[in-house]
Amino acid sequence: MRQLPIIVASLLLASPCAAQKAGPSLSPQSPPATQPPSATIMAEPVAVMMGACDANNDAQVTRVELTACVARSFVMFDTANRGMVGYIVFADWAERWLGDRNALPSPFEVDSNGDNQITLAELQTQFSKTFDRFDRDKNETLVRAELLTLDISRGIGGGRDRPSRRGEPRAP
Ligand SMILES: [Ca+2]
Ligand SMILES: [Ca+2]
Repeated sequence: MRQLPIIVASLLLASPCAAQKAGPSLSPQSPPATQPPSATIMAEPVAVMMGACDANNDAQVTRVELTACVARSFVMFDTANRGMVGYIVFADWAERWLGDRNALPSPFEVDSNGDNQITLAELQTQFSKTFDRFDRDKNETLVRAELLTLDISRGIGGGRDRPSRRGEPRAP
């Protein structure tokens, strides 16, 4: 209960401020004072990982850097050195590298031969496809802008589809 006065104080601080700025002439485009502005630029979990694969700190990720990075990430979890991991270990990998056990790509997507094992080759193939998807200008290098996604579904229409890549037309 000792924290309650702090929360109340925060609310009291926020409300008069918003009221003074907006007043009765609140624009219809302005979000309600209690909600943060809609985020329209975001990054998929896999893009967050790929951005972190920039080995020489030039804020760009080449295919060579990505391949080496994926291999390093895999070896960390292939502790028995089998060259493959099961779905549970893959979820551990996803939690570490993608930030969530259920983040995409799913093990079902990566396990292309359906033997319930993820090999490094299967993981590399998946990342290579993802690299191709992000590399809009096909120069074998991902710049930060290519790793970002414009989420049109927020605020406009509220669509449930996967967010569109920036600059690409939205799939029907
Ligand atoms: Ca497999
Ligand atoms: Ca590129």
